[in-house]
Amino acid sequence: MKQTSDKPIYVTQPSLAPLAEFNEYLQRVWDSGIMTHNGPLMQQLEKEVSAYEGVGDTVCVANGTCAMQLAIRALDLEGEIITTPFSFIATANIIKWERCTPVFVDVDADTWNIDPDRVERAITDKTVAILPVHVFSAPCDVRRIAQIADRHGLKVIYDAAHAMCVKAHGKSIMSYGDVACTSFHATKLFNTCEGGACFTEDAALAARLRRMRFFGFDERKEIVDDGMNAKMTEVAAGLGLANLKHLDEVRRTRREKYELYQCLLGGLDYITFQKFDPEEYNYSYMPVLIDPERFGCDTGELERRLQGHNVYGRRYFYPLLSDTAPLAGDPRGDGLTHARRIAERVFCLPLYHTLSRDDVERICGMIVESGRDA
Ligand code: T4K
Repeated sequence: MKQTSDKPIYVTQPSLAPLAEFNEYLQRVWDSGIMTHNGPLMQQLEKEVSAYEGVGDTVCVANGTCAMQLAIRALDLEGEIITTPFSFIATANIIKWERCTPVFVDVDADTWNIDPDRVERAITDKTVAILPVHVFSAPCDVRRIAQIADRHGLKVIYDAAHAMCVKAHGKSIMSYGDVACTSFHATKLFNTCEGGACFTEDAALAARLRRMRFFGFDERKEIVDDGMNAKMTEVAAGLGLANLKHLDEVRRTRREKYELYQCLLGGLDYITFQKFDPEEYNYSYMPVLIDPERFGCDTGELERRLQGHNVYGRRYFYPLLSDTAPLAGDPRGDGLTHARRIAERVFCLPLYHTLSRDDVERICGMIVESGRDA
């Protein structure tokens, strides 16, 4: 077995700009005393992210979860929302939290994203929206989803939590759907510590999202709409502005490591990679599927074995959302064949921009030997 690491290797590490660059933004906060309430740094971040992504409007918020809450509220949704069971819990529990009903349909066996045919078959007269996830940043079939939504008069909210700097059909993934919601959490490719954003091409909808994140106040501080507190702080925005300058480089170095994993593990018959166009992916995660029969043990056992070497991969996203206690029970949860198979086999290997090539090689060696020992 390959040598055990002295220091733990986690599934990810935050990508952070040099501290001196963040300090320049902190100095501005200290000088102005403006900490929050849609201050100048947050407004600058909205402009810079919109330009970076090439989208009409970016509405920065406190986290990716409340981005989706705001989207559901701003579109006045009440009823059934069709979504994927293969995602992080926030995708579906937020639908329920907003008093709508999540309806789970199966995913595509290769891209692991929601299957548009299944979406169309699940539509009833109660359906109000589709909430697909670009899981691990691989784009959903955005064109077919748009056709289905148009045909049935449904809204589309994309959970694009993983998908900063991803394009599909030549334009930002954030420009698809009525609203796309992303996360700027510490573990994401682009982070503001905690944070997130709603993206939309609809200026009126953007204005509503801005009011709703700020208690329902308009620009003159009059209460004109429903609202909550979902504002991004100036400190978070400053970190975002510092990190944004390094985003292309972060993506590039992660891609190199992803490709090294691919090269070292690609020949093994028990490992499958997610299917995507290499130019339409951001390499924020390193998910593989492990075939337990061929490998000799399941992903739970692999996880334990790697932990014995101080390497902490993760089983994102197991179990299926439809199998979690708060969300179980919808009979339409049956027939999630591909999603269940993927969730049982998925394992995310460590991937972050400072992970060394040596570490990638050692981790791959551990996997190969683990399979041999099983
Ligand atoms: N939709 C989807 C599809 C999502 O995946 C998520 C969030 C959301 C919506 C909601 O967005 P947010 O409301 O969170 O903005 C993470 C994150 O909490 C969560 O943002 C993320 N998805 C989810 C997939 O995973 P964990 O369980 O990975 O956190 P944790 O603490 O185990 O961290 C993993 C590793 O990262 C650690 O072993 C070490 C490293 N780490 C972590 C943190 C928090 C650091 O080095 N520094 C840190 O500060 O949750």
